[in-house]
Parts: sequence; C-alpha cells; structure tokens
Amino acid sequence: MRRALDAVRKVVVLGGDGYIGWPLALDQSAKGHEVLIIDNCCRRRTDEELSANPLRQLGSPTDRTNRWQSLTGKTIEWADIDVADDPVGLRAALLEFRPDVVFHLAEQRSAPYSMLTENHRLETISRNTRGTHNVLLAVRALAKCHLIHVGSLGVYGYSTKPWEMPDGYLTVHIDTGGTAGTVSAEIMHPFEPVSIYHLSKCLDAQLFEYYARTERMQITDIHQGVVWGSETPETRRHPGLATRIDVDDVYGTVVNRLLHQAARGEPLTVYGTGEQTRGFVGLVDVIHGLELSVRNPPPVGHRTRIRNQVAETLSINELAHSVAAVSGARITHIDNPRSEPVQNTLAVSHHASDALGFEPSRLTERISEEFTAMAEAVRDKHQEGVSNDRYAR
Ligand code: USQ
Repeated sequence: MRRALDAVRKVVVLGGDGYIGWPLALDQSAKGHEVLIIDNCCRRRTDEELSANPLRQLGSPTDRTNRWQSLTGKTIEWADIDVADDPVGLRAALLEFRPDVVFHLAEQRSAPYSMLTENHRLETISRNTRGTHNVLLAVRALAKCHLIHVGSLGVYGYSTKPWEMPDGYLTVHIDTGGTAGTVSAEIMHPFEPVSIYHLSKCLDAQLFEYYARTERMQITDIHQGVVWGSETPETRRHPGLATRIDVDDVYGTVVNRLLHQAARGEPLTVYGTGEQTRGFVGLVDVIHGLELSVRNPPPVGHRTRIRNQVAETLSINELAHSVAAVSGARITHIDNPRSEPVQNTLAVSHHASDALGFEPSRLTERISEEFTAMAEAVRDKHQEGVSNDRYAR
C-alpha cells in the first residue's frame, strides 16, 4: 500500500489559483506528481469588484506555470473551467486526466463577502453548493479517486459548548423509551453556522455524507481553522511563484490582517470584545496536512473521513497581544461589523490529525518570523499610501 501511495500520482487542484491552492499545486508538483489546476481565476475578478488590493501582484496562469517549469523542469497543467457553471467541461477534464486525487478548494471562501448583500448570499450558496455537487458528479464518473475537500471548523458554530469539537462525529446516547433502553450512536456533529459561507460548508458536508454512503465514494473533509502565513518552501523560490495575500476587510483573515496592519504602523483592528476564540493553523502545515490525508484515504464504503486541522486555539485578544508584542503596534477595539457570538471558548479535537502524525507549528512560536516576512512583503509592495481596509486608521 505504502509503495502505491509513494508512486507518482495524478492530482487535480480545483481552485489552484488561490491562497492555499497554488502552493498546494507547487508542493504536489515538487514531490514529482502530475498536477492539473482547474481554476477560472474568478477570485481575481472579485478583487476588482471590491476594489481590494492584495499584497502581491500575481502573474497570469501562464506566467506562473512557466516560471515553475523554468526553475524545476516540471509541468503544471492549467484548465480554465468554472466548476460551478460548467459541469460538462469539468467532467470531461477529469475523465481525460484521470486523477487519483482531487483537492476541492474551488469555493467562495469569505464569510464577510457572503454577508455583504442578498446577492452575495445567493451567489455564495449557489456557487458553492452547485460547485461541490458538480465536483461529486465528475469524481463519481471516475473508476477510483479520493476527493479531499477543504472545509471549515466554523461549521460547528462559535457558541461555547462544554465539550470538545470532535473530528466530525459525535457519540450520542438515546433513550429509546422502549425495551431497547438507551442506545448509543455516532452522528454528524450538529451544525451551527454563523455566516452564509459557513452554511455552504454545512451543505457540502451533507452532500459528502450522501455520496460516501450511497455511491461508496472516498471522501475526506478537512475542518480547518483560520490560516496564517505568506510563504512555503516552493513559493520562496521566486517572487513569480508567490501566493496571494489578502489583507482587506472582506477577504483578509485575521492573522494576516493584523500582521499587515502592524507592518504598516497602523493600529490592530480587534472586532468587538476580542473574546471570540478561533482555531489557527499555518499555511505550510495545511499543505503538509493535505498530503497526510492523501496518504490516508478512507476505505471504499466508509463514511466521509472528517479531520479537524488546527494547531491551536486563541482569542482575538491573545492574537492581537502577540502581534503587538513583536511589533510594538497599538491595539484598537472597533464595533464588530460581523454577526457572531461576542465571546466563546473553544476546544478542538486533534485526535484524527495526531493519528496521521500531523505536528503543526504554533503561531505563537512563529509570530516574530511571520511579522518579519509580512514587513518584507509590505516593503516590496511600495504602496504604503494605499489602504484597502475600511477599519484600519
Ligand atoms: N477579526 C478581528 N479583526 C479583524 C478581522 C477579523 O477581530 O481585522 C475577527 C472576526 O470578528 C472573527 C475572527 O477574527 O471573530 C476570525 O475572522 P477571520 O476573517 O480571520 O476568519 P473567518 O471569517 O472565520 O473565515 C476564515 C476563512 C474561511 C475559513 C475560516 C475558518 O476566510 O475560509 O473557513 O477562517 S474558521 O474561522 O475556523 O471557520
């Protein structure tokens, strides 16, 4: 079995133009696997819609893959297909390439974006749900293929619960009220999404449950925390291989935003009380974790394998104080623009990740390095006067 897993595999990265998808594609290619990216670059058009200003200018798909080829001699193929709108093209591409593994990251991934207007709600639910169902149909058409989806820890919700968030499944004890007495069962942990984006991930989970059970598809769903980091070993090889870094108030996630604000000498924008607690994980570890999932597929006929992918949990205040400690930045509390519990505690199971040998770095130990990397990226950008952040001042 191990030999088969180490052999050259064919890998599709849906959403390979994105923050995680691009370095994932580079990682798989660097390992010697055949890689096809499927991405229509719609995320770049959203930057225009939002007048957002990501920290790095990205080359075209051709520029990026040519750069990789000239440095490594390795080819990454790229197909411009809309996963949500072109099920026929998606299926044809997969049938032609015949992947062993499909990574599904081709979704609208911002909670704030999903809440901007009714149209954004509609677009997020529609694109993500149609996209995931199209992916399931296309993968189903292949003889054998492991589908790995990057989902969100946020499907469990952010109200405080007096138990650890399990790796997907919860043991419950049910009083049957009859002669069977109390029976135990494992069910999917109830969902409690705090945004339409998170709701779309819950709907994805139900689609996976159906297809794993009825079609015996091999599916892994990663419930991931907020990701931080701006580089991987492969992106460091050349500026033309950099991944996107979002720092605006819609797509920018909290760690990268606070580091960016600190690097620009701006106050750190803590929303509300700052007593919201979240799970965090670094980009390099995310990519390593996805490789571990490839190597540990669920058996055929097994339910969706769900794994939390988190290195630590921190409150936003704890995070802001760590950033302030290495940068000297001031912290400012602003009215929370989001609808979310004002305070929560959070315990997350890491049993499934531990079992695979996942040993992620803690941000709290790497914060100084991350601040230095962000400060360099900001210096390279030469656009200190431009702000794309409604809340930073
Ligand atoms: N926050 C601040 N200040 C900021 C930005 C955010 O205090 O300047 C707070 C938010 O109010 C929230 C927390 O930081 O309580 C996290 O916000 P975020 O934007 O970093 O993360 P979130 O919206 O939850 O979504 C991100 C990714 C999403 C992924 C999710 C994992 O965009 O794709 O699924 O993290 S999780 O949070 O575990 O659901």
